[in-house]
Amino acid sequence: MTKKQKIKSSKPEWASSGKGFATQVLDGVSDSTLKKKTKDTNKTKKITTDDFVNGVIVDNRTVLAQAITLIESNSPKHIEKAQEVLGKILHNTGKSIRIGITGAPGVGKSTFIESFGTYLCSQGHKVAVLAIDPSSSRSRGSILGDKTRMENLSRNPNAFIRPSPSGGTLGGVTRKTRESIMLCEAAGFDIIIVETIGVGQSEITVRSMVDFYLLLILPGGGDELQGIKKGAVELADAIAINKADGDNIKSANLTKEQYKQAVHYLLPATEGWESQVFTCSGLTGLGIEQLWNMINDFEKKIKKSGVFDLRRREQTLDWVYAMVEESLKNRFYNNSKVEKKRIEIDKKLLEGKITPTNAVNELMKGYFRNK
Ligand SMILES: Nc1nc2c(ncn2[C@@H]2O[C@H](COP(=O)(O)OP(=O)(O)O)[C@@H](O)[C@H]2O)c(=O)[nH]1
Ligand SMILES: [Mg+2]
Repeated sequence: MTKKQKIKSSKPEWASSGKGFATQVLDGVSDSTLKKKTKDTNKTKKITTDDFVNGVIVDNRTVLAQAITLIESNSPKHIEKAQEVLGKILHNTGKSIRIGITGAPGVGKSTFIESFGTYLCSQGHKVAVLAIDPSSSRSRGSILGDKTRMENLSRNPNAFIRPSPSGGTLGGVTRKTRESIMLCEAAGFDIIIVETIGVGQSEITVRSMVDFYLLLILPGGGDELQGIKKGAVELADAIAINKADGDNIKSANLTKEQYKQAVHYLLPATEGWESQVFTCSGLTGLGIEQLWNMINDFEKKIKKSGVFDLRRREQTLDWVYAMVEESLKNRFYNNSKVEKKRIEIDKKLLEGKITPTNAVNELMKGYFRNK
């Protein structure tokens, strides 16, 4: 396989044809099976579990991207293999700082991550950017779909950018993102950034998988403050008023003061850490270094108090039991006896012949009887 083919095969579809794209870093490929199969559309089937594990651990970007594709697959065969891979890299995971970045569409997340990520790489870090986009199944990757943003970062050999898996439930996207985090950590990325738009459930989802959570907002008056959901602010370890440049500087500072007052009345998002409010600009780089210092300070403080490890443990347990719940729910609704019984019970319910509680009892009986 030529170098040109390798680069082409590993580039996400949203990246334009720029030279020097980071995913061309392919040092460490030694397995001839991998080399041979790259052009095969069923390539993930043919790469062995050990190929995946060894490739990920030496940070072979092609293998890392393929491993993420494997964990994104919904086919039972792929899921089984993906779990084998994850099982083998488990002891290499967990050593990064995981940062969640949320904000409304257009607030400047991508531009900010481009600047922040580039800064972190210049400081010798390895940065992976993953996205959760609950709308991607409808609008085809709206978070990272725009070609113009993160162009520089995507060319940086110390960065890895992966758009949101498309389609599926939020639960499915969550599993895929969390497992992608594990793969990136095993590949030696010490900073993981998870980007999402701040709509509905996705903020809570991101909070449940990161250590530090940043909310980006726009400069604006008091009305703006009302417009942001209180819940979103309560989750944040830091609130950044973005686009604090040019004519916006004054109003950004004003918004900062308003939010500083507002967060005083809220419970801290992380025990022992007072949520910070600052101004920033993805365009000028304002606030980037300050944010990194803040995150270091945060990490030091909450690692010392034990809150860091406690949260990680809770996140893992919550994740597992959320998956248990989802799995039980699917089994219940996909059970053929339950499906039949529901027609009868729904009818009785609507005719007022059975109480809701008894309807539940009947359905449960129907489900467990044929276990
Ligand atoms: N003035 C200014 N404009 C910005 C800044 N960051 C992003 N923008 C602009 O805001 C728009 C949306 O930016 P983007 O990064 O795609 O936002 P996202 O939807 O949150 O990812 C683009 O037109 C950017 O050029 C900034 O720091 N300052
Ligand atoms: Mg964006």
